[in-house]
Amino acid sequence: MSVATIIRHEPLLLRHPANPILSAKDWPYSINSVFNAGATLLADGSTLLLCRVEDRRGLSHFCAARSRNGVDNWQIDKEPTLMPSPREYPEEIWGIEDPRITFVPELQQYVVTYTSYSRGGPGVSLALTKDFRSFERYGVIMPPDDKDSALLPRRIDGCWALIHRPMTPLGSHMWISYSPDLRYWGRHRLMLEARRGAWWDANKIGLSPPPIETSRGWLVFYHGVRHTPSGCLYRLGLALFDLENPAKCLVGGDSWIFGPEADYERHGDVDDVVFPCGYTMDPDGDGLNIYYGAADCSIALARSSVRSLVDWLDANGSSERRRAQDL
Ligand code: BMA
Repeated sequence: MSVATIIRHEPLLLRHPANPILSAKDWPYSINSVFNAGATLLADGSTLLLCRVEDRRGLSHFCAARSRNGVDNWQIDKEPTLMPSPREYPEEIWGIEDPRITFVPELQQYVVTYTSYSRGGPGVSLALTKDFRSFERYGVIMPPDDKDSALLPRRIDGCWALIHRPMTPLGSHMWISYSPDLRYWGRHRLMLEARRGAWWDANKIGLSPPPIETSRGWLVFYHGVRHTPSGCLYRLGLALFDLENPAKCLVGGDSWIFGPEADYERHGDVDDVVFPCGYTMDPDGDGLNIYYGAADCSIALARSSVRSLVDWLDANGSSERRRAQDL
């Protein structure tokens, strides 16, 4: 193979030197671990992370951390911000996990979708908030087994759109569903299939942070889960979807763009996991802070840019993403 034909892998996501930026030792109360945080910018330009905190019973709740620069000096709520409420919401009996945040201009509220861990398995729940202090819960919107969900920030053809990941014995694929009111969901469509065989994203994929709206389409990070004899490997892939028909994949990458390499990603409560649930965008509309859970133990930050991600898809993506599974 000549040098010219060797494919080089330029890093698209750059780890911040301060990583991991948040871990259990930073917490104002006793916890086991903190990881998989939703992220958003607040009206004053500061960053809010809604962190998944696992307590020392193994059950998760959410705790908000705020920072002016999104990197350090986090002001962490002194007590849990959102606890499971199994009395009113029995589906939260075993905790709430992996929040994704979407600011919805039409509602002037943040919509948080998250995994509620019920006796019947993990489902998708939804809550609204204006300030991350009080929340209006809508309860379960997708029954078990389903997780890895996020709302698009605007209606498509008059309806709200939710990406989520139901699990079936035939594989775990990404679906999109529509609702007139955020409560009743229908028009379910398969959005992106997990591949089969030896692929890095075979059998089980799921949405990572909420999609990023670009002039070229919805830019979507998704995770692929590879089962190996020594456990699962969680890595990140990239695809673009049609702006007005987000069930339609325009182009998708074949290789992963980010995977566990640093020590804090390779070793933790669950080894070899990078799991982003949120991002914030710079005022230039291009730079991205991507917040990810590392090895189910800490929160880490990677920098990227919309332009470099779209350029990478243009150079490396395939428009036959769905057919690729048959290769
Ligand atoms: C997934 C989710 C994540 C977790 C990951 C690795 O199924 O439950 O919350 O980070 O597994 O354990």
